[in-house]
Formats: sequence, C-alpha cells, structure tokens
Amino acid sequence: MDMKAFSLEGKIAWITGASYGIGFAIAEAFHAAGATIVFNDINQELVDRGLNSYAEKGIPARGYVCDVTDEDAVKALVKTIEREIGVIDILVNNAGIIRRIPMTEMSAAEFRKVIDVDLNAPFICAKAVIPAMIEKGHGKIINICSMMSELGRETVSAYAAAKGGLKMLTRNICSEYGGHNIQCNGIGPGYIATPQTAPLRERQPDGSRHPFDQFIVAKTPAARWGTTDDLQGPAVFLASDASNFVNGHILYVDGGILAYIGKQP
Ligand code: NAP
Ligand code: GCO
Repeated sequence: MDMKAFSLEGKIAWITGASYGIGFAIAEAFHAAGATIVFNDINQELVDRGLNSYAEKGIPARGYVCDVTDEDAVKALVKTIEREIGVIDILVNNAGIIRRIPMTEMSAAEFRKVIDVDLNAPFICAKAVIPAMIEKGHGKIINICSMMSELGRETVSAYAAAKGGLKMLTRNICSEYGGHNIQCNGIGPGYIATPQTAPLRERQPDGSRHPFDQFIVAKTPAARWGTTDDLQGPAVFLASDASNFVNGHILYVDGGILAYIGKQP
C-alpha cells in the first residue's frame, strides 16, 4: 500500500470552532499531514487566542470570526475562503455547545439554542461547502458526534437530541452525495478532557475526585479520560484518501465505553 494515501498534502481543511480543544488538536494533526488550516470561532477574542496557539506551534493557520448558526455569515465565509485560499477539501463540523440542565427545568429557548449550534450549524456549513466539492470532484465532511449520539443521561436532553440527529445527518449526507465522491463520516469522542468537560472533573472541596470523574473512569475499559490527541489519528484517516470507501460511518473513539456493560457492583 502507498502510505501517501494518509497524506493531506495540498488539501484545504476548514475546522469550525477550532481555537482550542478538540478542533485545535484535529487542525494540528491535519497540518502535520500536510493540509492548509482554516478555522473560525464565535468572536475575535477566541480567534486571536487560536491564532496565537497555532503560531506557537508553527502552524500558519487562517482564522475568521463566524457564527456557524448564521447561514449568511457562513456562506460569506466560504466565499472568502474560496477566494483567498481555495476550494475547501475537508470540512470538520466541530463547533458545539452543551447545557447540562434537567429536562423539565430547561426552557424551549435553551433547548433550541443547543440544537441550533450542534445540529443546524453542521447542516448550514455542509450545505455551504458541498457545491464546490461536487464541482471539484471530491470532498470530506467529518461531523463531531458524541457518546450522546448513542446514549442518554440526566441533564443532556438537548445535546443528545442534537448529536443523535447529527449522526443521521452524517448518514444522509453520505446517502445524498456519496455518488459525487463526497465522504461524510462522524467521529464520536468518548469522554475527553477539555474545558467543555472540566466541570465534570472538578475536585471536591475535600480534595477527592468528582463522582462523575470516578464514574467515567470505571465505565471506560481504557480506565482513563480521553485526550484530544486520541482523536488525531482517526481524524486524519477520515480526512484522507485512505478512507475513500468509508462513508456514513461514525467512528467512536471512546476507550471502549460503547462496548462495555460496566463493572458488576
Ligand atoms: P468546546 O467548548 O465545545 O469547543 C467548541 C468551540 O466552538 C469553542 O471555541 C466555542 O466557543 C465554539 N463555538 C460555540 N458556538 C459557536 C458558534 N455558534 N459558532 C462558532 N463557534 C462556536 O470544546 P470541545 O470539548 O473541544 O468540543 C468540540 C466538539 O466536540 C463539540 O462539538 C463537542 O460537542 C464535541 N465533543 C466533545 C467531547 C468532550 O468530551 N470534550 C466529547 C464528545 C464530543 P465558546 O468557547 O465561546 O463556547
Ligand atoms: C456530558 C458530557 C458529554 C461529553 C461528550 C461525550 O455532560 O455527559 O459533556 O456529553 O462532552 O459529548 O461523548
């Protein structure tokens, strides 16, 4: 096999919400594999923070302010990227939010907000890049799903509904555009140590570990939280020609959580 199939040399990758965390780690890996990195985030402060972090790693990334729920802004950004850099070969729908609120206490507005960022926005971004991908003859779309694409738990009804929907949007983009040599797959991270999950790992006042932290380690056959680095290899694979016949698949990168019934009490 020609290992160049894993290379992203000459590809342009747009990773949404990639100033830090999972998106940043994926961008870092794409750069190492040869891609040109473009990212956006919700405000200038985050974009500047991202640009500094990329510069520190020697990655010449281009960063833009864009709210991915705003269809006009997304369309304008895609046009700008096409004009200033070139046609996007790889889109990673990474931007996301979570609200941990018991369902009966959650307002419809709060529920809608999560659906808007975690489900409607990937639709908006994918829709904006697909026409040029069709014209170019290929494209890769990677949707960042979740354990909550498969599982539920207390307080995350909106997030689970959105990430479950994102799994099916992934399969539908594959179904609708696979014939144009566009592969749309998902990555389902397990519990990854990022600011998003920091509240679940906070030390207790007596210095002991958060009960949820202990629960997750017990529920994960790998017996640890994931790191953002754990997602890099899978992301490069799904962005590269090595996965050209993988389509509509959700690759769970979870240390085995979904395979495991849990420890007998
Ligand atoms: P994150 O806090 O979810 O980072 C996502 C980034 O997206 C942040 O910079 C965020 O800005 C930005 N963002 C939010 N709304 C946006 C919008 N409307 N337009 C543009 N950007 C927006 O951190 P993460 O943990 O790295 O998560 C990345 C993705 O992985 C998310 O989709 C998340 O649901 C998913 N995920 C995370 C885990 C985990 O364990 N950490 C596991 C599975 C899946 P702000 O900082 O202002 O919010
Ligand atoms: C939670 C977590 C999650 C994770 C992740 C799991 O409160 O249960 O925040 O939902 O972030 O998406 O894959």
